[in-house]
Amino acid sequence: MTTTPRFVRGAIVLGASVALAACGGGEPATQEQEAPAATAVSENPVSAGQAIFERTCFACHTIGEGPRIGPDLKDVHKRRDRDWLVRWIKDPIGMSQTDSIGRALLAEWNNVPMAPQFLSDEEIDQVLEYIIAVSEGTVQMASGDAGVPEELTPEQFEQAKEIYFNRCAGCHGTLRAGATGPNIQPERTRQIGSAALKATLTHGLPGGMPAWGDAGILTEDEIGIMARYVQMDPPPPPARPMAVIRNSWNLMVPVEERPTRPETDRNWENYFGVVLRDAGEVAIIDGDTKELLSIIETGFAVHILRSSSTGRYFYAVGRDGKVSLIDLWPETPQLVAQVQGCSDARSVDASKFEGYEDRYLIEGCYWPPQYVVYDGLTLEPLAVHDVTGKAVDTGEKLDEVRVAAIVASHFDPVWVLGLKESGHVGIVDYSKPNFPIVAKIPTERFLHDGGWDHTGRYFMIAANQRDKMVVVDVQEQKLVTMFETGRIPHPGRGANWQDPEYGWVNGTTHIGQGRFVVYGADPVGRPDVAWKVVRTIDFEGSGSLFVKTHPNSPWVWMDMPLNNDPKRTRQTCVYSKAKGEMEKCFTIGPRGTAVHFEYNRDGTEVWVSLWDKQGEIVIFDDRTLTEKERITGDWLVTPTGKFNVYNTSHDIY
Ligand code: DHE
Repeated sequence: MTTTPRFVRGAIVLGASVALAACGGGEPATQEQEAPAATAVSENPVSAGQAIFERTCFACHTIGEGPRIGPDLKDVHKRRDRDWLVRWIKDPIGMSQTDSIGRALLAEWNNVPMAPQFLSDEEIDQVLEYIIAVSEGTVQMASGDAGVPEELTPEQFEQAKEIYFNRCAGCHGTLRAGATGPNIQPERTRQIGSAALKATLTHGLPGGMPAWGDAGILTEDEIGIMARYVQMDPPPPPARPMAVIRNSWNLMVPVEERPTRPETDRNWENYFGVVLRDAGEVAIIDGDTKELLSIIETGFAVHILRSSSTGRYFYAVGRDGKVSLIDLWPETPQLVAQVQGCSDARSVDASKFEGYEDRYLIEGCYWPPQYVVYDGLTLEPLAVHDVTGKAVDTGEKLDEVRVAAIVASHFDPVWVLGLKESGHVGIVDYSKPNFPIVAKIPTERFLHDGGWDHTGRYFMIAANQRDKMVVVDVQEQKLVTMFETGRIPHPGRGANWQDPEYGWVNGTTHIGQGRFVVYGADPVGRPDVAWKVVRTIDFEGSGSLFVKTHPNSPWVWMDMPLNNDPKRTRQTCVYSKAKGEMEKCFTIGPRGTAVHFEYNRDGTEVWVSLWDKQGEIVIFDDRTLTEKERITGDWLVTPTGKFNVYNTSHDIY
């Protein structure tokens, strides 16, 4: 299996890891926002080159101060001729494969190539002039750490703590040991140094790290503070014991005051819940008429929705760990209860086994390392359990183990939890008193997102920093296999369909490379190809987060919101199930970022979000792949995930 190496801006980087561009980040930055023109800064080529160097190279290189996370560029003009340097800056990826020096550099730097910088000829000349000037001592390299305070005041420390939680913890971890993003504990950040940290925070890194400064999300002062903060020991994060969770519980509408049958004539099983991320709201939209029915306040950076087993209720979970229970049966869908079981969370799911419909709910925490079980109708907290443990590979005891994806079995009274840092798949049995973890299946570390196969027996989850998909037999509660797919698989919940040659299959795209991989998922009908990659489609779609299909659809849809090329972030691609190849890619809109798909109940329409302050939902006719309608409005602020009631409650994807 070939894997495309990881990119880092302006550098060949050792062991750099990818952080999602949108990690905790609100509205995603476009590359146009990220890359202010540098040539206008000055007519002097050396000064212009300095501006470009600080913007694109500084996070990874010094000139004469030793290797950073890329090589020291002092005297690089003496080591390589100019023509070679120009070609290298223009096409580092291509040259890492075709040029003998490029290949040697790639091998020397851990197979991690420099990222393309998209500089003009003039800009390349300017940056080379600057490197030569500093190498020859005619100009001093700016230290770049101006604005990073020596020490933080208590106010600055509090400010940094909050920014870290909002923007950084999702990828780097509360204790900063890394997972989706790299380790940024003080031992490593002090080595990187203030200047490089500041540059990284300002300009981001391709492959994931957002350009917080260039995107206007963090000010220069805030960036200085953060560059210092991440070099300090992380403050001990708060615990969230049962008493605190209970205290947060707010039952707004008791069960006996709720309707006993739907009060609406609408086709409520075709409602869509749409996450309005930065507004901290969920919009309920009638999937038949496309009318906005209700906007529910759910709290900070709401992340996903899941449906109760009957579909009557939506459960929303925010990054702040707040869970909201939304009743869809009143004429106007209504918030009926809220609770906060975690101080940082990404996932919930309902009890779906027969006899337990709408009865329980589980919330998985990013922090503290625990899961919480609630009454599914009231959100009364019932149990809280620690999930810390040892890493499956090193046996090291971990203080931070985050609950990532959760699925609910339709065939057993269990929830299945991806325990990210330790690499276990946990099985929680909700038929047992106090809802214990009854099995911890060792798999691979950095488990992130996943879903069911077409039978609902096998759970497939990406071990994203290990480039693998993991398959667990939930009925037998054992690991089936793990296999490599490409650089940072990110399937969302994945997609199940029948391939003309290989029977039932499932698939994933990747964050770290433009690759759609199809693997056999039919151990009964096609054991010869079960859990093996059967098709690999390389396409210009790195930075992909979600794939989606429907049993009635001839296609599998995929996005690429984290692509390095800003134009591509607005594209989606469609794969033909019948042909086993990509059908076409097309642009969803003139601004924002195309992200996440959901089908209507009968699988004839696909809804795509244009993630923007002035967001839109673009609806496609799934047969013809033509645009049918756009939902717009002032209220549509940063739409991200969309969840159809019927499809979500029945796990149709
Ligand atoms: Fe998500 C699913 C975690 C960033 C939108 N996201 C998930 C799941 C996890 C997760 C563990 C699986 C839940 C499940 O199935 O039980 N997401 C994280 C992060 O840790 C991460 C990388 C960084 C962070 O700080 O949160 C992150 N996620 C994002 C985004 O930036 C997205 C695009 C917009 C947002 O909310 O900020 C985003 N994630 C989603 C969506 C799903 C999701 C829409 C559900 C997909 C589905 O179809 O089920």
